[in-house]
Amino acid sequence: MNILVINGPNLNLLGTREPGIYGAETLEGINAGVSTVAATLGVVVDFFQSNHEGAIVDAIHQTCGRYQGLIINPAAYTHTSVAIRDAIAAVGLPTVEVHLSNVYRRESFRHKSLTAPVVLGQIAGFGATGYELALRGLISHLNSMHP
Ligand code: CA2
Repeated sequence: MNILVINGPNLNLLGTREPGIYGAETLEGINAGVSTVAATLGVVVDFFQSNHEGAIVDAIHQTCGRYQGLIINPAAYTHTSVAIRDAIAAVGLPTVEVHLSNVYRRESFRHKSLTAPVVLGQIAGFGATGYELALRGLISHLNSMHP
């Protein structure tokens, strides 16, 4: 089973700025933790990060035929991108939305997610652990669909 993890704009800066909100771990470190969990679950995980909306849309399109599930932190695009929402809906892959921070405890503009209505589930507020929780939830879902 192959899973793609997509991270959106500015998440490449993790571990270098704003550790109070987003934690001290780098994106590389987070990805390494997800790979370790993936190995225990017997699945393969690939990673993609971009600061560009269109590149994220392209990456979602390219999951077709290659991946069985998607984990995505669209970052600021969560709150603005009809294009990313439409891409997720179009490919129809089981998708989990992750946020490091609890967006519902923050500014009101972060309370609206355009992607939430087209994903399987959302995890917010658990920091880097959220990606591992997302992977476990996604694999459990996929296994229940194809026992
Ligand atoms: O909590 C999350 O994971 C967010 O998706 C992060 C986004 C924010 O716009 C969303 O509302 C919630 C921002 C990512 C910015 O990442 C940075 C990392 C290090 C330093 C500065 C920004």
